[in-house]
Amino acid sequence: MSAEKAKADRRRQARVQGAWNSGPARRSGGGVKQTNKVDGGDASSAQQKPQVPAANQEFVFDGSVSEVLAREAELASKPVTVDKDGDYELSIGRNDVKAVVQMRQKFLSDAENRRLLAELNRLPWQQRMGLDQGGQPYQEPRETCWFGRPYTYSHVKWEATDDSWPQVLLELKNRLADELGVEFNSVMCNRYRDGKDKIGWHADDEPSLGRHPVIASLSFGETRRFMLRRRDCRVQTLRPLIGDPITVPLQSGDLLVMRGSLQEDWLHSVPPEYHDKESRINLTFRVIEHSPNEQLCLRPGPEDNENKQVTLSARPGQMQAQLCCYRSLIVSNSGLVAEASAALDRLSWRSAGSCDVAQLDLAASQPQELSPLARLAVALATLTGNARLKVGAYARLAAVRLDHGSKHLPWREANFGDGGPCQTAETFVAVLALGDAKALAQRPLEIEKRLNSPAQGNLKSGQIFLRPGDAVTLLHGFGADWRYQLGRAGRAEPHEPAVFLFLTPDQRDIG
Ligand SMILES: O=C(O)CCC(=O)C(=O)O
Repeated sequence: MSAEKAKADRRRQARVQGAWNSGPARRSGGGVKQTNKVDGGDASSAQQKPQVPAANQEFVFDGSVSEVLAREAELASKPVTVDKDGDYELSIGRNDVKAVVQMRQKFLSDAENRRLLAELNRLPWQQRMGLDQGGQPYQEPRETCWFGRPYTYSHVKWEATDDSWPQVLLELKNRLADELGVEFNSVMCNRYRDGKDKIGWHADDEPSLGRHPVIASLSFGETRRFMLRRRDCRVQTLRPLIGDPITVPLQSGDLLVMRGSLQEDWLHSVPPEYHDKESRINLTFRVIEHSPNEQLCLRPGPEDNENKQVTLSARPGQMQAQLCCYRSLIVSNSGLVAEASAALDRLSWRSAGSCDVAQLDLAASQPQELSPLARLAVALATLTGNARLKVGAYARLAAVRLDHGSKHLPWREANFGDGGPCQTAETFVAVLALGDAKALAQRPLEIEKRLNSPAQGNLKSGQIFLRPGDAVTLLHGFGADWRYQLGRAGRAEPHEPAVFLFLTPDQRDIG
């Protein structure tokens, strides 16, 4: 193969299937014992905790594009029935996170089930009104109730009931904590009165659940078909490992656990039945991370090198607004951070009113010839897994310096970037902190949901405190619904400058 062709192939592979080489998969102590390999997929990592990539991971390409496309064509429209115990890997999505369902039949014995069903029928069931995506009111075709932290979906709002869980739900919540090691704090209860009651295609992807939630579903009473299908708009970023659609007949006492990128990349439903059916109750236990109007505050603890991903808000059918805080860059790049800090004085700073700015040209050089600042940006791009930014030719690097108490970068929008897989504007802005640690501690990156934003989610604003070498990426739908500023929060007058490097995939100026 010619060098040119090999290069072109690699570029196409980057679009189709870049992946994080994360070393051997780790197992957590989940309760599902048997593992089902699906079409050769490596099921041993099914219980791996999905994570923000760690500092020492490398972006690699595996297999050829034609193999991937052929495999996708082979799997398309091949219905699958999941009716055995096991871990099922459905697909590999962004950052190599897998969508996984774990099936545990008869998790509850028949005798237990009969007792629990009688108690569950006494919950305060109600048929509620929701709003469809066109804003039209509709009566939900089932009965529901909610226990736990406040929660909203399709404009149905549930208040907090933290202190008043019925005994039967507490018992099941504790049972699941023992089995799965997850402390659920909320539960959605659905009662399907007969075969006509149903729940339409949806995903439990509200931002308050976090990006890759673990959701445990318990079923009681009549058997109903739980269906899964891949989201259409994810075709460019998703590698399927199993056919589609998937039918899971859920019987009384069954436990189904949804994990990883399942809510991000798949939809689920319980369709109506054409034959008579008795009533069925389903409980989905969840962890709600934020309360309404909560302010996000990310402050590093001592020796904190943990990377953290936060979902800020979501609009139906569009990419979520997300933020990633990287505190691990320093681990393998401490020398580079020191070199880059020393290089700050050599930049050609100019005043841009409220702050000083400097632009760096990444397009001109190959990575090995880049200055320490640009090499640090490349290390950050590699850590964040953005294949386009790894190639210096596409990226823009700018620096903002705040060297006085009154200096600041005023509120800005972050709608850089181009169309993503759903034809929505996909944001990618990386902000890397350098300079004086004390000055940085007084200058958090502040974010705020835009006024009148229709996006759903409990978070309204946030502050992210960065140390030299820490970084934040503003991702996906951020530009549509959020804005950010620097340097307004701190009142003190630092003498040493706080410096922020901005890395974006297009040619727009920061200053
Ligand atoms: O009834 C079921 O099995 C599914 C319930 C569900 O999809 C939900 O609560 O989001």
